[in-house]
Amino acid sequence: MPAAEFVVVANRLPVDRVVSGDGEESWRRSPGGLVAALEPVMHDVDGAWAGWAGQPDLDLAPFEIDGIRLIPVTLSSTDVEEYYEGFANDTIWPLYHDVIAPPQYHREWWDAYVRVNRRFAEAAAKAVSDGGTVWVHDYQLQLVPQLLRELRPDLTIGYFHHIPFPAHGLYAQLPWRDQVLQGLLGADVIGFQRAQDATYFLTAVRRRLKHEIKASTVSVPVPGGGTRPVVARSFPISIDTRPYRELAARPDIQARAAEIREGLGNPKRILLGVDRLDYTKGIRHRIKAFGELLDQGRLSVEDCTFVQVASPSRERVDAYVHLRDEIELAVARINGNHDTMDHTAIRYLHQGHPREEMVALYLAADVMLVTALRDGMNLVAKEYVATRADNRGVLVLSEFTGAADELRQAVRVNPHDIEGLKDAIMTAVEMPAAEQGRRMRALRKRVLENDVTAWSSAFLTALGEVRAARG
Ligand code: GDG
Repeated sequence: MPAAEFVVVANRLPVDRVVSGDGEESWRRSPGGLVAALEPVMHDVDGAWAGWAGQPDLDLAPFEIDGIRLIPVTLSSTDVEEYYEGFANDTIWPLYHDVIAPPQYHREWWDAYVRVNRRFAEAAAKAVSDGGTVWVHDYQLQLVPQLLRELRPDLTIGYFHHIPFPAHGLYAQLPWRDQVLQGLLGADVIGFQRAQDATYFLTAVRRRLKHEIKASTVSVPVPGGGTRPVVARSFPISIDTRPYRELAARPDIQARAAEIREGLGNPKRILLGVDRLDYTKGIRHRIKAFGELLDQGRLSVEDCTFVQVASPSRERVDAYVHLRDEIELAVARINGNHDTMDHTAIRYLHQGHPREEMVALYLAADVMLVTALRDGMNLVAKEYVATRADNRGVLVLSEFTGAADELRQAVRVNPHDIEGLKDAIMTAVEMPAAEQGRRMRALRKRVLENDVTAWSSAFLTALGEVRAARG
């Protein structure tokens, strides 16, 4: 494959392998917002995407799908266990989400993380043309910027961090804290979801590495003397609103929303949660608060049904296995205590659903509950808002999400405060239509104006400025 001017590096390729009934294999583009955001850029500038195809021990040659050149990076089953499920999802993920679950520190996981990051860096170095640009994504690949710069000093390198960056007191736990900071500082621009994340990162850099920092620019010493500027600031990610708006306007999807309501026994209010089954999402807290409202008679199952979609996630990591047990026990208890023959308290779905069904659920939901204990951004909050063309519906939003910085007109909650969460749910359930409209209009304005294309252009503009300054 010829070298590309612009290469995206992410843990996953933007495609899923599909095996048909007769055993035939093919690839389907995954519907993620990142692909949608980057697609125009990839086509304009001759781009490629390096990442893992999602299955261990699969050795694939580069291929092309819908005009996007894909460069598969092979992971063995040991790599998946140690680099992906281990260091990325059982060390970095819990540490960066404020140790909601205890991070595991294992030296062999770290070794695998270094080894696999090097493989990604080598794949990118091979794919990109002279003086080209590479955009690295997320916490699985924090060492790639530096490894890549060592291989290819001619490149412009961006890195975007999709999850929170923790306060220094927590970050300092990481046995490899200096190496990770150095890895990230290989980039020219490091993007975070919130201003707070960028501040925490800069604090860690100042305290650990003692580099000089002015506003959001770090002066990173270079071998042989002098320094290189690295910009670290926030670029809040968003969604591609168009498919959500279009699906929400489709009569068959609106009919499906009505059917969902009917199927739940026509409650006055439908509450909805949509999350990967993850301990960061505050699903347990939400269920507890809802259960107490039923116990106290502030809500009844005739009036209210809570639908929780918990899509299966990281099912081989212990903390996720325990979380599933806890949630399912809590749901079964509440339903056992409150269900009637005609009404259920919580309709719990441990399943993934097609996007059409998700939009029908968003349309059916009078109240959307986003109660994450920590979340980089939370796209579900933005998706819900994008579908509410009639300006009805209430978003209950945790202040510990990146989205809370932007979606100011949501009903804000601290999900750790169960009484506060219960009051917020009641406020949302009882909110008059006029106030729903006032808030939703403002939320929609924000989401529709700052979509994912605005996000990627802001990031790439910042990267372009660094490149221009370098000459
Ligand atoms: C990370 C950060 C940050 C979920 N279940 C189904 C389904 N989904 C879709 C949602 C949404 C996406 O998955 C989840 O995005 P979130 O932002 O809510 O959360 P994470 O997966 O944790 O994402 C997060 C994000 O990266 C982007 O930077 O916002 O903070 O943690 O789009 O709709 N989609 C379908 N069926 C499901 O069952 N079709």
